[in-house]
Amino acid sequence: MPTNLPPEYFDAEERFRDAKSPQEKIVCLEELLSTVPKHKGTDKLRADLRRKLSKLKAGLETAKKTGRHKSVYHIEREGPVQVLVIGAPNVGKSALVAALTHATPKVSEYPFTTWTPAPGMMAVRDIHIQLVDTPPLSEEHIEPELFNLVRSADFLLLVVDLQSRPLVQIDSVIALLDTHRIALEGTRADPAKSQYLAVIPCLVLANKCDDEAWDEEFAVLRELIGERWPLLPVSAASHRNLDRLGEILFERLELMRVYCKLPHKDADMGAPFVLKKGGTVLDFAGKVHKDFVEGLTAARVWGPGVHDGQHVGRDHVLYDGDIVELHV
Ligand SMILES: Nc1nc2c(ncn2[C@@H]2O[C@H](COP(=O)(O)OP(=O)(O)O)[C@@H](O)[C@H]2O)c(=O)[nH]1
Ligand SMILES: [Mg+2]
Repeated sequence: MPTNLPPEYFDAEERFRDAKSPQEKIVCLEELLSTVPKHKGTDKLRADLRRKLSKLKAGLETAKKTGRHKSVYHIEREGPVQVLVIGAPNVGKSALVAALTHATPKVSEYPFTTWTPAPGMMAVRDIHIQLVDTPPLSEEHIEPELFNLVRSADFLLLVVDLQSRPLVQIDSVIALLDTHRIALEGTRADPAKSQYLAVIPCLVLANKCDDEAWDEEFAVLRELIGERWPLLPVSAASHRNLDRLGEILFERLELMRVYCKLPHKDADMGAPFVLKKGGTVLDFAGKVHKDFVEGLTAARVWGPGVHDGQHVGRDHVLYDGDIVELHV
């Protein structure tokens, strides 16, 4: 063992030893490798770590190929983002996914009805966003693979039952995520725990806020949470605020829709391409077809930020609702 390893190495090594799933081990090992200074004395150590890493990666690849271990916790992505609906048992995660998408997850008054994650597509404006219903995050029963899914999500909807001590539910979910080194964006991370594998943007949904009778309860929760996380009262039962939820998601995910137009034809306003805010003409071209990226000679844009049909360069930044004509 080389003598002059930095303290970060030993922290990272401990985390690697604690890692549970192969995916988590890979992330931790890459982190560990990055802490080893590069010089003659560490050649052997680095080679050992790299060997371990490629073995782990190869194992994961074979598992994927043979399909033998094809996990139900791997949900194929569809659309621009994957949004996970998480929370304690019985808070209404499945009821919300059923109300927001065409999926039909089982909803029941008993906890642990949902055993495996299940996706659905939620219509927001004229695009679709993937929502994934998940088994409960609970001390009583944790499937470690669920954390792989959480870690790779673009956004988390943390559902709580407003009618049953919501703050306790939030705290217990956060504590569970914390043990797997996942943090919600907005959580004031304590410096000693600044080593998260993932920090994911979130919105807390106070579900079962069925009507005005529950508004006072919600006001109390808002008061308790303060500015820690964004919060929205909703109801899967009465569909309260579900439209607003779509709008908030669209904004928080920082998406924009761009419509494609062919020269001398009307734009196709039925099927927008979805880009991240700040995307350029070139990013858009890549979404439409890879041939456009190399061969792009000119582009014209119709939209609020330009004169109709204005000629723009490939680095021109687009806005939600823009119509773009690409020339090759
Ligand atoms: N009053 C009320 N009950 C709800 C609401 N959403 C779900 N429930 C009930 O809460 C229970 C648990 O719902 P479910 O969706 O299975 O919870 P999950 O375990 O989080 O997926 C069921 O009895 C639902 O009918 C809601 O908005 N209002
Ligand atoms: Mg459920």
